[in-house]
Amino acid sequence: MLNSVQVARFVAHGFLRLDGIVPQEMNEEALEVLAAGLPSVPYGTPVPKAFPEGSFTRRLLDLPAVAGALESLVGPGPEIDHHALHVREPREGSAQPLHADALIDVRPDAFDVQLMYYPQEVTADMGGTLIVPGSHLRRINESDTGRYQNLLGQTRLTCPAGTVVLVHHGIWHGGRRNDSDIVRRMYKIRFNPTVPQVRLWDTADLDAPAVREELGRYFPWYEQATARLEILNRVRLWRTLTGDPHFDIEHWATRIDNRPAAQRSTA
Ligand SMILES: O=C(O)CCC(=O)C(=O)O
Repeated sequence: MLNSVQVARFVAHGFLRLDGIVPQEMNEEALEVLAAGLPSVPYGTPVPKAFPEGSFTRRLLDLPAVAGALESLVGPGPEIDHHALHVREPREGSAQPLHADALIDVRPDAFDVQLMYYPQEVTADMGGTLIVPGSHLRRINESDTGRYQNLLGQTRLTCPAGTVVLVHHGIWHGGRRNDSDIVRRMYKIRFNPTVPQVRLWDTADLDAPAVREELGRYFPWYEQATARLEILNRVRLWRTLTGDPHFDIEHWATRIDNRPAAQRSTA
């Protein structure tokens, strides 16, 4: 399971990288499985029904590091929203516009997690997935961010084979242009939680100072004032995730919550 510092880091960054955690023999098998075509999975199918025991995807999800991280974020018994293979063709000549998947999603008290699995090494010229850290809580509508070409602090995923990245559904991302001679494949699965996402991880370190440090992190592309709204968004999410309605950073949320209820003395 993840610890509180890791979950706080996910809440601040919007993603979690697990580099090279899938064994090489599974990575090789994955290329064959993906080439053969993925089974169709209707929206809302529970994991055991979508991916029967022994299937490639089930074994991927059962890897301890993957299973622990997923359960820490979406809880037990998630359902499959959809899954898909994303291919960036060699020398394709253009990049995918920066986007978040699906519609504006303003849920304050739940989030979906998307798993991105890279069975091959991804080098810089293969057009790694661009991710904008800390963008996931700034609600946008799908590809309306497509006109932004580069943002300060963006990351472009280069990684060893067998890397899994878990992302919050709102993260701004896009496949970069593949300038290599190699086809780049990424397998993505979206999970919908079926339980309240409250204290699902190992909370032994909940009060560690590093939790606040993670939640208070600024990213270089943020505007000076609007950055505070991102901290506020994280405080709200952290309150939900921990079940602690009083958690705060710099009193940003407490100020806004203040509705004085004390009666004036008439004496
Ligand atoms: O190809 C990639 O690296 C990212 C593609 C993706 O996530 C998408 O199309 O939503």
